[in-house]
Amino acid sequence: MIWNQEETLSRKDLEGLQLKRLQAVVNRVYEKVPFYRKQFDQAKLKPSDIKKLSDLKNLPFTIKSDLRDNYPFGMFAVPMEEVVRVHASSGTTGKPTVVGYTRNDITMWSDLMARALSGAGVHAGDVIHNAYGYGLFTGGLGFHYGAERVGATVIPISGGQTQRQIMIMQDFGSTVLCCTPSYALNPAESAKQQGADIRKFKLKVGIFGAEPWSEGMRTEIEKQLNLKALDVYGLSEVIGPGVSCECLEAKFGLHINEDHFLAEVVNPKTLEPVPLGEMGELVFTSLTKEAFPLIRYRTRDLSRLISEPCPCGRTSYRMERITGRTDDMLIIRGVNVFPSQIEHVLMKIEGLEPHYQIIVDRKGTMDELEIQVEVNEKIFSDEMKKLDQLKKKLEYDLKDFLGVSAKITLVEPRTIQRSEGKAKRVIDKRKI
Ligand code: DLL
Repeated sequence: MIWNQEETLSRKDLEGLQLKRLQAVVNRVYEKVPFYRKQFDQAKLKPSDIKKLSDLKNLPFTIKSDLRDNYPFGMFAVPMEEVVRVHASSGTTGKPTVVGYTRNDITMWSDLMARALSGAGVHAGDVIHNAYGYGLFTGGLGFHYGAERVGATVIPISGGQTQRQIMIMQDFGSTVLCCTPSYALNPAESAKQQGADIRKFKLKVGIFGAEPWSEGMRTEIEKQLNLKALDVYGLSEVIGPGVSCECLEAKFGLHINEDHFLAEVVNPKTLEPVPLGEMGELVFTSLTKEAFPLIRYRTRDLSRLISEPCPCGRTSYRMERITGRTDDMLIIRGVNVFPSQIEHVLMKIEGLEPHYQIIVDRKGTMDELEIQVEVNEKIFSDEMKKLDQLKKKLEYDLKDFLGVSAKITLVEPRTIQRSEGKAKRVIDKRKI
């Protein structure tokens, strides 16, 4: 179901709205945030230079380190008395990135999450099992407020304690599962061990995001949990979950909430906008946020925009599922490899479980790529010859697809560590 009429605006009306909002936000950050005033002054730009949407490309980019340099609240555009919530994303190095919300920001965000849920067929009467982490991470509370906004019953279960999750899911009759795609497989696996069949539970749809996942993983999750799996994308800096989400009708491409976030795709090397539909790095400008407006934020996430109309009736551009991050890309003996490409190959092979780990190391001057992947019980108890054949096939397919050879280690079922939130798929010992 379509939640707001803004979801079906004509392109012309949408762009009119975007321009008005862009001019307002540019004015506001220039007045209120010293960081932006400095950036604009250095670029010799005044807010009044934004006369049309394409003038956006003249504005300077914002990057993650700008947020860290202004830690914790230096980029806020309102006094702290107006900030009713903060979230933060844990960086791998040092201080987290802190973001803030006014009361209006929270209302807007809840509304966008309601769009996402509604687009997934969720309504009052549904029981939402929210296993995204609650806390500084935006996943838990983002979904929570959206769930209440649509009037569904929300179970704020958060992550972990999988056995208990299964009991609650079954007893409370959860119809919607919200969690990371890597976590989604845990209840399925644990239920099986307890002798329960999760496929017979009431789950009908799952809204999964916060980490990259492949089409193959979608098929696997849908099979194991007997639900429709949809992709949701977002990042704390921009708002949290709810920047874009797939609709149940098309299950292809994530509708971007373009009335609130202006999306660009740029070439990550030249930083020039790419032609519409081409792959590149996503850049977002927030159009309506009050506490923490962002101008041309480089996400490092790679995707492309889809401008073809969607059968669901929403008129926004969609983004293709994220293929990887510019900083996720592994360079193995000079060949660019994305973890998602590895997952794509693994998911196609019969006999493997959807649990794997990628290990990169360097022996002398040579990079070594190892993939540890679980095999299913049946294969595991089969004769050595079959395991050997499987390993050879995998080596061949990976080399064929990636253009680089990898060492394959087939491991026993349930030996690779399960994630409770975002999975850590890659261990790059070269950086340790
Ligand atoms: O992960 C927000 C979120 C919560 C999104 C729950 C969806 C569901 P951060 O912790 O700031 O925010 O991490 C943001 O996660 O730049 C992407 O690299 C990655 N990411 C988020 N959603 C997806 C997705 C939340 N659907 C970073 N596919 C982003 C691939 C995703 N990567």
